[in-house]
Amino acid sequence: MIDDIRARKIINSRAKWAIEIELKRKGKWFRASVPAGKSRGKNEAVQISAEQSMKKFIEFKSIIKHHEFQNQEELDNFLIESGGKNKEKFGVDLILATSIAYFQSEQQKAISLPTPMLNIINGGMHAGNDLSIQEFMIVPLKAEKFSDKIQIALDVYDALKKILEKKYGSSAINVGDEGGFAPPLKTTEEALMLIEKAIEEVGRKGEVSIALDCAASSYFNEGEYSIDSWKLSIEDYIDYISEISKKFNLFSIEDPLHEENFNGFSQLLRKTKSLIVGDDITVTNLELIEQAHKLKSINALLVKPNQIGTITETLNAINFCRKAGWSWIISHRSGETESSFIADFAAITESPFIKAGAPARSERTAKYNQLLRIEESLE
Ligand code: 2PG
Ligand code: MG
Repeated sequence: MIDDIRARKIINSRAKWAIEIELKRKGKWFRASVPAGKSRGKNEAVQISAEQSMKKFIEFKSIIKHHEFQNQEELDNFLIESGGKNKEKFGVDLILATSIAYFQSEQQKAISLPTPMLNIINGGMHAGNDLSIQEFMIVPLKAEKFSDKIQIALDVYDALKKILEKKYGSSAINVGDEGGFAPPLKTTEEALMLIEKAIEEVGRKGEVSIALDCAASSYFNEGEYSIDSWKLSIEDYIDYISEISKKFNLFSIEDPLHEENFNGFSQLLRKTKSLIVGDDITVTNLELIEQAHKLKSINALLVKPNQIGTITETLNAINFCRKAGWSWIISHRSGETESSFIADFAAITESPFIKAGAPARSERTAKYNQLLRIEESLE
């Protein structure tokens, strides 16, 4: 039984309003808020403004308050039926926050800790510099403990900060939307070389891998990729990405091509050893995930609850990965709240990876800090 539900507007990390829901069940209140993306996939669930959501909340509350649900699936199916497949009727924020708050009201157990993928150089739509690629991440793969992985990330972040400051001056250590540096670099390779240097300087060569989120839809236009002041045809661009994947031994490459190009993804996947991760191309949506599987476009999935809108649908995407033998990454959005829900969710679902930005800025560290607490509780 949902005893009561309330909604309010809170501020997100981009100085925009976000939605927070509080849901009362079994005499207790459970709170959940939802993030917002900037490089959004075209097929993501429908997001409406927080103002519109608050207006729609009156009707939303009337259908959900005092309603009885047997379990998460029953609630989520009800939310999908009443809110629409793309969550268009109430907007994804009210629906997902309600679904998350319900999930939190059920006793859930953290099982394992994911490896963090930390975004330490920001580009693309997340920064005001000239880098075309959106995220340059480090993946401390070799350390055993989660806290050791974070220690390595802090060391590399700090080393990179010093390298950038020395080479480009103090304005180069300003940060972008996800807390990574947003230096005035011109090319992808320059950014990758600086990260390699930082890893070497802290004596972690071979222990830390590099990963990219290209978010390539943002620099694809009229059949060409505009990257690093070049304009490349699809074929030349695929060659270029497979070359840098080899040169820097990239662990994974997310959205290397624009989101409609399932065949381009497959071509690249055949040419590289890096994991090819689907984000905008699959938007945590089972139908698109199945299509990407059939066409062998990807071999790993980015999982964002707010792309699809309910916990049940998110769990379906994760279960698909398990069955397909794929890896997957639980992900934040670039406009975040201080909620640490995705950290708990990653630990509960035994997810192998989480990406939550740099080890800086509280809306990012909230997730990593929660995982540090979970580590303690599992010991
Ligand atoms: C991404 C995300 C998160 P945004 O592309 O993976 O890093 O960015 O939330 O802006 O879509
Ligand atoms: Mg992405």
